[in-house]
Amino acid sequence: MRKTDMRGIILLATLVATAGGASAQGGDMDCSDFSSQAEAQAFFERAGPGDPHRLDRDKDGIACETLG
Ligand SMILES: [Ca+2]
Repeated sequence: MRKTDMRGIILLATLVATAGGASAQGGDMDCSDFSSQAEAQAFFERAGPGDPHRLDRDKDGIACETLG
C-alpha cells in the first residue's frame, strides 16, 4: 500500500469520527451521560443559551450539580 493511500484512510477515519461526535451532540444529553460535573459544565456552556439539554434545571448557571 502506498503512503498516500494510508493518509487518505486516516483522513477518512478522522472525518467519520468527527461526524459521529457531532451527531451524538445533536441528541439530547442528560447528566448521567457525563462522568463529571466539569464535563457536563463544559458541554452546557458549549450548547449555548436556553439550556437545550436541560442540564441546569434550577437555572443557576451550574449544570448537573449532582455530579461529583
Ligand atoms: Ca443548576
